[in-house]
Amino acid sequence: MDMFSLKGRVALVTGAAYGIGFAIAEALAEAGAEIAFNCRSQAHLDAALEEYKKRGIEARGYICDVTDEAAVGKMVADITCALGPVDILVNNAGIIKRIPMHEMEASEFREVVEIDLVAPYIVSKAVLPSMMERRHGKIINVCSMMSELGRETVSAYASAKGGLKMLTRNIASEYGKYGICCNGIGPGYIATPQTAPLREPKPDGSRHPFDSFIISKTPAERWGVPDDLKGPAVFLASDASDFVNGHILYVDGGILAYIGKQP
Ligand code: NAP
Ligand code: GCO
Repeated sequence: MDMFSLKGRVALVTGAAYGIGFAIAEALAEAGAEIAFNCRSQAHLDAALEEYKKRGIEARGYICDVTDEAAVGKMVADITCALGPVDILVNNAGIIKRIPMHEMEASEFREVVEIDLVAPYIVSKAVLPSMMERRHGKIINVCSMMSELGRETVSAYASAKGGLKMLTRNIASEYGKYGICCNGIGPGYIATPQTAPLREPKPDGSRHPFDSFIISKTPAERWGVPDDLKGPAVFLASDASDFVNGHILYVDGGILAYIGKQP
């Protein structure tokens, strides 16, 4: 089982102040990795450091907007000084804006694409040279059901996550010869702050219609939780997946396989 060990490895998980990123960082730490993470808000960073500490994880947190190439370069340099070169990158930081496309400002569309697609390119580019030199590295991009499916109001997000699927495949294609694996994790519908608006009960206490919809579209008949991503993340970050490259591992309780519960 040593093939799943991350002892001696340095992992950077972007946007890991809470939610999916926090769970993935916790899993990589439990497998032995040293953890670095970033976010934009000092309050989120402080709270996250507290939470990591409570769980016995000495994570290093950085205030860094993943769309800022200079700031990302400095963060990666600081991590390299403090912990060593980044062995594992998880491009997790992301946002969504739920706006009908015909009502969406181009600036809003661009903001989503900048964070969800351009930033994974920026951060991957910052860690690749050292991975190439050491002829080893793992890059994991957090994709989505929207890497495969569309729905109303998420045109920017689906465009970005669809692009992230192909960025994953292209990094795999271009850098596999350096012993670098680039794969995606595609979470289904996961209970985090990002999806809270889709789950809040109605004023009369009944289930949010989208909540019932997701239950009916998921064979597991439940929302995912961030911990559901822990095992798949350790697998893709470890030597156990050294011949897995360009793959999007969907962790969706079966949503993509299922037509949906009969009425
Ligand atoms: P979340 O709860 O909204 O957390 C997002 C994290 O990213 C926060 O730590 C946020 O911290 C950080 N972040 C956002 N923009 C950033 C930026 N420009 N620079 C640095 N950090 C930034 O989201 P989540 O639900 O955990 O989702 C995490 C990832 O999984 C996202 O890529 C999302 O698209 C994807 N995903 C989510 C689901 C789901 O159902 N929840 C399913 C599939 C995929 P700050 O605001 O402090 O920066
Ligand atoms: C939405 C949700 C989804 C999830 C996730 C599904 O509004 O449809 O936010 O996009 O976040 O990406 O995999």
